[in-house]
Amino acid sequence: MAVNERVLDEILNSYPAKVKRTRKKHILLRDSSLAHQEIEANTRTVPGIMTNRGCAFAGCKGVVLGPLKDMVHIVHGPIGCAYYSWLTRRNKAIPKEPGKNYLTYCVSTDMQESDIVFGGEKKLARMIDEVVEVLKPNAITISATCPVGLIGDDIQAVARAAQQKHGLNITAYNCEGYKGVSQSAGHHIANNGLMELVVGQGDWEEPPAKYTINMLGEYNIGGDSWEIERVLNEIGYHVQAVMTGNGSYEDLKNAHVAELNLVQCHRSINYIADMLEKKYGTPWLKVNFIGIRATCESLRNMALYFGDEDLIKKTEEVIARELAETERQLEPYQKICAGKTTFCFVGGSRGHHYQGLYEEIGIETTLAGYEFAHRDDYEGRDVLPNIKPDADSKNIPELHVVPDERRYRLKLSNERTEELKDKIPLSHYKGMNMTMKDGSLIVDDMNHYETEEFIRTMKPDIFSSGIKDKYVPHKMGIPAKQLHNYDYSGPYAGFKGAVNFARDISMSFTTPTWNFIEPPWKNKPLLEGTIEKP
Ligand code: CFM
Ligand code: HCA
Repeated sequence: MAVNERVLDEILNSYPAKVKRTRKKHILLRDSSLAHQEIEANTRTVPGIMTNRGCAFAGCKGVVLGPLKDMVHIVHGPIGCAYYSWLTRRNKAIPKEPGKNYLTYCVSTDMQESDIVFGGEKKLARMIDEVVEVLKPNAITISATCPVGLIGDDIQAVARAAQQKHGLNITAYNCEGYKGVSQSAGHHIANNGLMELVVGQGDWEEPPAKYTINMLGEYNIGGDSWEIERVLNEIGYHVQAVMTGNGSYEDLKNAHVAELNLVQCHRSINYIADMLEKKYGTPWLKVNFIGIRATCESLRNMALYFGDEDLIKKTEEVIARELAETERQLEPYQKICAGKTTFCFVGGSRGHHYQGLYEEIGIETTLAGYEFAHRDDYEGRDVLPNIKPDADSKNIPELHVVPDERRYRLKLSNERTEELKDKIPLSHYKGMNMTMKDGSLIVDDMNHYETEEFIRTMKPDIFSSGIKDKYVPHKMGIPAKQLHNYDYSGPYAGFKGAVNFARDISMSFTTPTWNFIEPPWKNKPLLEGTIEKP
């Protein structure tokens, strides 16, 4: 059943009046006849509500810093935060130099009660010494968890002293979990630190090859960036740095020489894209390598940006060859998936990116949303003249970007940008609100109550989200696909990824498991408990 305003109202009526008013602002029914639909986003979750959101530490250490493989990421705090952010995201890496992949280690100061009472700075300094001696990484990061901010350990001072002592790039991030309203604050903190202390530290003045690019906001979940790079390399691009999937300190410090920055996940990395543009004059292009059409369009836009005839020709050749292979492989899965519906609720960009891929295998997204995206992710980047200041940026100072002397490429880039302004939307993209069908539902920071109610009402054939809510639909007899870590599978990006995705989604429908699960409402009353007869 489709949700209309009346049904929505009934669902929200279970909330106290004030909560209902708040939540209503975070939910909208798509209506393209309206010129502009506004949604509230990036504000504090109502206390007591079961949200899927993470914290600033998750966004900083877990998302942005964590995948950098030749660095050791020390978690300063009690052990839980380190343990639960230990590779659960499935950001894959293989070392470039032998032995220089530290992602398989869980490195933490494991603070105890006495450290909380007497301070943990000395313990942290000792840990850095030990890491340098035993693991010999190329660089070290230190991420603070909540108690560190509360007791006031000065991790910046510890990092500076250790950097002097060891002559190694050692940086500290005050990403205590309670900062901001979600993991988004942590992205910002990590981006600021990397931009100020890592990117541009290398001494390269020129790109090492023709068509040198960086890929920003790609985290190699389930091997995604390997599949994207396979295609990019075949066309003739040189990927200098991926930020940060399978990334490294060594690649990142010379990321300033790239001629173009691709932005895959705008939400987590737009800060760096903007800062690189200001500091080094490198333009950025929004791309999306999830889904076949999106991949082709992104590749074509890139070729158009460089404007070289041979590159454009090669791009078309590779696309034609990949399409021939992919379309053949997709066919049996499209038959299984045709006509089905899904929910697509993920963190900050996949709720949008995965809709195209679902559509390509015949599945319509009837509800989508983000855990922590900002309004520009919903409403598009350059349609927001009156946007309120970000809840995050109120807490975190913007990095003061000093233009770098190496703006030697600025002239070239800007000329191309001006020329291509109308052909490819550099530094622009469409938000979720502009792309979903009329009558579909857009829900920001959807919680567990709403998840159950919307499933019950709209009965999607498959639900896609993360580990925190995966088992709710399972118990209702509906398959669920994790779009965060891909449930042990992947890659899902690019051409081969699309086939893997179609195969996995088809398996969710064809598995006999569902014959053994009886959704509770089929044979039990919906009210909990039984009423005794007098
Ligand atoms: Fe970007 Fe991501 Fe996402 Fe994200 Fe995340 Fe992630 Fe995600 Mo989980 S960086 S916003 S903070 S695409 S970890 S790889 S899957 S919530 S939609
Ligand atoms: C995070 C990481 C996460 C969690 C996924 C999930 C990821 O938010 O800290 O809830 O299933 O992708 O690993 O988003």
